[in-house]
Amino acid sequence: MPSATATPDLFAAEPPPSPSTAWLGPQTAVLRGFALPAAGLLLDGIARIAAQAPWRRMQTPGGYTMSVAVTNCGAFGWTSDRRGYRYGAVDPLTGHPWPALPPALLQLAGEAAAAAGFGGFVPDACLVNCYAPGARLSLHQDRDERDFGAPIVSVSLGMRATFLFGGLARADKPVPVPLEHGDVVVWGGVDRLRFHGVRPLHGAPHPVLGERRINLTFRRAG
Ligand code: MD6
Ligand code: FE
Repeated sequence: MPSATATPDLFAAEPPPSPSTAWLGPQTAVLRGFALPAAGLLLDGIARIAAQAPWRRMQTPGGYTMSVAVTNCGAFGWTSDRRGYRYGAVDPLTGHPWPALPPALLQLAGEAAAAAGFGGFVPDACLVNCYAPGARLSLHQDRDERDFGAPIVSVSLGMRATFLFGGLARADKPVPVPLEHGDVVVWGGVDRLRFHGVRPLHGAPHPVLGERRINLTFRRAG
């Protein structure tokens, strides 16, 4: 199953780039290509999630509409509206619980966390973000989760994006990090509350996903 040493896909048109790890902080790893072997399974899972819990663009507490379209799976889902940000067990759009975390997603998240030094990670929430060209995410901290002891695992699919990785203070100048289809970022521990964002999406369409980037972030929220 997906891991840094998985068997190469004999039917791929080109061999995937060899997996490698870059450290952005003491406890922040970029696992290049880590999700490539599982990408097909992940996209199947995402299609099923979006069929049950449709993509939507949420309102921010400040009254803006997010440029990123969002859905969730897992026991808890992240939502934003005029009242604030929160995790909840029910999708406010459908009135139903969020779709369950597909096994392929759960497994990949655990393997990526372990590869970055966080053994035993079992997420209970997965936020799914969809970017069209121009969509961006402004600098923020992920602090709505109850358990900062657990890391966050972030999987990039589709178009390349520039991830901005800052410090623990909003004013710390962020470092731009290009993220490709199949890259996974894992962070936690002393880096868990670092500011980060995503520059407006632009550039070449992805061969499979077209003019989209999908990002999965796995967390321990409840
Ligand atoms: C994104 N990611 O890459 C947005 N948060 O589309 C995040 O906001 C994020 O990548 C926490 C940890 C990793 C992330
Ligand atoms: Fe975030």
